[in-house]
Amino acid sequence: MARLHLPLIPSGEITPEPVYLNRRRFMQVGTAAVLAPLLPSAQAADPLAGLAPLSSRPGPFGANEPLTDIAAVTGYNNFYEFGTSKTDPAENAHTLRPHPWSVTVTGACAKPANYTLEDLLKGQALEDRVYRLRCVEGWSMVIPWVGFPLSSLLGRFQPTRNAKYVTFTTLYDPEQMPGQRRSVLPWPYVEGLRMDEAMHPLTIIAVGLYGRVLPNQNGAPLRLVVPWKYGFKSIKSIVRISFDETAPTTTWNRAAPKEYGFYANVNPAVDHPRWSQKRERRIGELFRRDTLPFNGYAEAVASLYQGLDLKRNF
Ligand SMILES: Nc1nc2c(c(=O)[nH]1)N[C@H]1C(S)=C(S)[C@@H](COP(=O)(O)O)O[C@H]1N2
Ligand SMILES: [Mo]
Repeated sequence: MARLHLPLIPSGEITPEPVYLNRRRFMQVGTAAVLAPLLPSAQAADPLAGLAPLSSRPGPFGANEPLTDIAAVTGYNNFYEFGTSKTDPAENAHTLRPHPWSVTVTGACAKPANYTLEDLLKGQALEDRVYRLRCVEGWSMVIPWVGFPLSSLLGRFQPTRNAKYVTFTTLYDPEQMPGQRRSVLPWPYVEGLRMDEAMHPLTIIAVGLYGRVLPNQNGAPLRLVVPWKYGFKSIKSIVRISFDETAPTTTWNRAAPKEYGFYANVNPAVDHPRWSQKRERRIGELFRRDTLPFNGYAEAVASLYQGLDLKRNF
């Protein structure tokens, strides 16, 4: 069974072989050449250099599509804690210190405590989860995450019947996250899910991608991935998990309530007030493609929203 040893391995000790083997497991589209001029040169070299390899087993729900190039997955990011341009996170996130790390668990559960990352990962079997990620801005990627179901983590805290929602909070530390010195968003970044969304088997905590520990710019050391929702729900670098009776006010909802709702289910039939959501650009492809309801995961998740007006609950 896969055991995650957080990159307690200094980069110098990692042999090149696992890199090669890990890369070979994946089919990539050749977007490196297209994106290279846009990306910091260190990214073009080996964006995963120095990140420990993870052993994982194939998981369910794999999107059977070409993967987005590593250079784009790690070099074209939204992580406003490190700046608002797409290349800022790759350039600036080296100031984040993902180890040691701990997560405070609070609210309606039997086991609230401060857990170290090692505690949280103990006994978790890591899985490969190839998921589409659709950003609300109109682009998408296909990313080979390494992680485990969020349900298997939350279950350990024994949520009580009052736990109707789960709230996640990103680290607040302007010294490590220089973007937080500017008030482009209300910090810290907060996201939430309804309990049934959180416990759905598609919802994962990711600790790696492309067979390696998560790069800082992708939300090290642990982040949420909810593939049927717009990318902003997939909160990065989590330090707090809270079980709540009511829905939290989430960061983007607070910043622009008319534009970003709590649900944020990918929905081509509901336009963003300033642009259409009908189509998307898959990073690395020339022509735009149709956006699918629930980002293509309707079969797995549509039933969660039966009876809910998705135009009002956007
Ligand atoms: N803490 C935090 N989490 C965040 C964001 C952010 O700015 N801060 N951006 C979100 C958005 S808009 C997207 S599209 C995804 C991007 O994830 P990726 O860079 O790993 O592809 O992260 C989401 N999680
Ligand atoms: Mo996004």
